[in-house]
Amino acid sequence: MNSKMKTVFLVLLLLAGSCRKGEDHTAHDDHQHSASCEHQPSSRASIIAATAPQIIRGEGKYAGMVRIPAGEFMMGAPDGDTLVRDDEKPRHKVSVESFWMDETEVTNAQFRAFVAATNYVTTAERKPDWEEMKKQLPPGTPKPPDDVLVAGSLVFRQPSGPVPLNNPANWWEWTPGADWRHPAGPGSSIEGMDNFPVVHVSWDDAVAYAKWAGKRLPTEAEWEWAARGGITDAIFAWGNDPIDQGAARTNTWQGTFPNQNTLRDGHLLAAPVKSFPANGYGLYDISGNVWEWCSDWYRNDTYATDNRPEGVRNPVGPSTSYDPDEPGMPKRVQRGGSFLCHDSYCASYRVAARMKSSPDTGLIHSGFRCVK
Ligand SMILES: [Ca+2]
Ligand SMILES: [Ca+2]
Ligand SMILES: [Cu+2]
Repeated sequence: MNSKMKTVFLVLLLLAGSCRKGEDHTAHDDHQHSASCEHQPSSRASIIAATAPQIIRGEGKYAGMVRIPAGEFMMGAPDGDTLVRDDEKPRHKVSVESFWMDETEVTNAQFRAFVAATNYVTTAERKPDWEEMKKQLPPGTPKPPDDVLVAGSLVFRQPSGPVPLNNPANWWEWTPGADWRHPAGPGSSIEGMDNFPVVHVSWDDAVAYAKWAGKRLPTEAEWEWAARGGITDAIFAWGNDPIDQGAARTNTWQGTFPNQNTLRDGHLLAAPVKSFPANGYGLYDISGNVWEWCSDWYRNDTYATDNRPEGVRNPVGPSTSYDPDEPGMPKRVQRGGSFLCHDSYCASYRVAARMKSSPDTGLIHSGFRCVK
């Protein structure tokens, strides 16, 4: 320490000392006191309350929802996020209005009430229409056999040993009879799972539920702003601490994907909602557990289009969909990752991570939550 720094250090020490003295200060040091001390918080409670965004829980027709404040943020992956994918760039300025958001993913009990009231039949429960499907596939794709073109959904099958990660068919199986009431296929049930997130939900199913409930799906921008929970520029909903540091923060995949799961978080598949701490706005499982549909069409270049110096207000996404991985297949956005996400594979529990699926696709980890 040089002598100038020593002086500065001493002055700081004296100032700190004078603050602690409290009442016995003289008229002489009053001025100094007001300049240096009255901005000192008087209780740790006030510091904590000011640091954490306040959670505002709804009542009446907003019961089960939390208030997400209006605000401006940088949407997309921050520099230095090593797991970033191209469609999360560039970071760009976005502002959103305030809205209410379901504090949890929609549960089996909530979805059952919707089906009971409307007799709604989900996509997974309907025989796929080949004429419709073929429009999304490359021309000349042969028609699958009749025993495959039946009502069903995609179920995760844990392989017994390591498999190449470049082919999802190594752990996904088309399963006739799999749907929201039979998550693992015929013979499985949701008995006793009222507070688990509903799964095998297509985008069409999610929109139908939201309409019935007097709500809507969040835009992708609303979802990301809400997921950030009041923390600026962080990689995760809880900040920047690595996912495997400390107690389990959310339901993801631990071990070696997809063949070995250490169950450190206690769940191989979906967990009951609210099993892990909420983010700063009071949203549970906003990362992990099950994927959450957004209202937007997916385009890989959405952020390039929205990247303007003045920012964009309440973006609702592009008017058409484009995924270079599967041109011709229109897709909607999904966010938040699921119990199948691992940092070796997709790390989609990062708040900036984007996923896309055709609106008629539901899988054993596809769910949603609503806003209004
Ligand atoms: Ca897990
Ligand atoms: Ca989730
Ligand atoms: Cu994933």
